[in-house]
Amino acid sequence: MTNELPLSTVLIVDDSPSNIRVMAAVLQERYRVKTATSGQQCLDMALRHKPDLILLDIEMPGISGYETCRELKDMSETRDIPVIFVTGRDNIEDEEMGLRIGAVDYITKPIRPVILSARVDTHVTLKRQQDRLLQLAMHDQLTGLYNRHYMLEMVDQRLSRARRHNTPLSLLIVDLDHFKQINDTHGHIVGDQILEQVSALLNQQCRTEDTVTRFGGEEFLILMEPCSLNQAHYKAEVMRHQISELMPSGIEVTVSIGAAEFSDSDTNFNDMLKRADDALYRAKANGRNQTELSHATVVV
Ligand code: GH3
Ligand code: MG
Repeated sequence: MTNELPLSTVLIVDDSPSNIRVMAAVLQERYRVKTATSGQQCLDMALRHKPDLILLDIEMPGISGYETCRELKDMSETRDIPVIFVTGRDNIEDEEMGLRIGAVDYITKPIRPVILSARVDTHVTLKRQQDRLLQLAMHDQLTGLYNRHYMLEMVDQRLSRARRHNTPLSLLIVDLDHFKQINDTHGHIVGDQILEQVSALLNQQCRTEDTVTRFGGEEFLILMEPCSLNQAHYKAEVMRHQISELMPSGIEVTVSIGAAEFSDSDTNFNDMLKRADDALYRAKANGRNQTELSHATVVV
């Protein structure tokens, strides 16, 4: 393991403190070790600490290891954490059951340090590689923002949640003005630097709950919740103004913005996107460097 990476976290769950001690002694030099003595505590800690791996006893008072594993696999926040069962039960049926409900591995007690170490190392390495791939797949390389793929993956869930809780949700499309001309005049490398600087500004101006994505070449989508059309308009104008004064790479850059609030008349994300895009088109047609709003038709 290299020193540059932060230590991975392993959560050990066992109702017997002496078992925990044995496993912790094997792992604590190379891992950040957290411990829990019940299924419920495991669920709480998994949500709070997002460990890279969970070692889970099966027989515990209260929620069993099997049930705990099922609950971990049911929650989107904990679904991807690998679980290894560590148990005194050494029959095939139990092992099959453990693997069927989503565990990646199954180790029997008594603990053999070399085996525990090797299995934990393997699954933590796989988890790290998976996280890295996911990170690459969901982000734009140039700007570091989320990409189109990420937006399309998460947006339906966000829209249903907003509808369920009746919270206002708004979308901005931010598009650089005459960017082709800027590229033609100053070159593609300067164009790239401008994209990076504008992205950084958009990201800084948004709250952590907002999702800023590079949706296309010089087009950014910002999903904001809770945020009404009025609030979105205000934020869009602040950002538009700041970009017009940013002078990235010493060049005057402006953006046009289309804004829409998710409404009952939108059946899906594409409907809202289309309305925001139409508003953007009007902002371009009206002379650029401005924000236009889409007012949804009221459904009666
Ligand atoms: P408008 O004001 O109507 O939006 O005009 P525009 O020139 O910005 O729009 P158009 O769609 O005609 O051109 C977009 C340009 O953005 C063309 C493309 O070369 C450039 N572009 C897209 N992605 C990148 C990129 O990653 N880097 C650079 N440097 N340029 C890019
Ligand atoms: Mg453009």
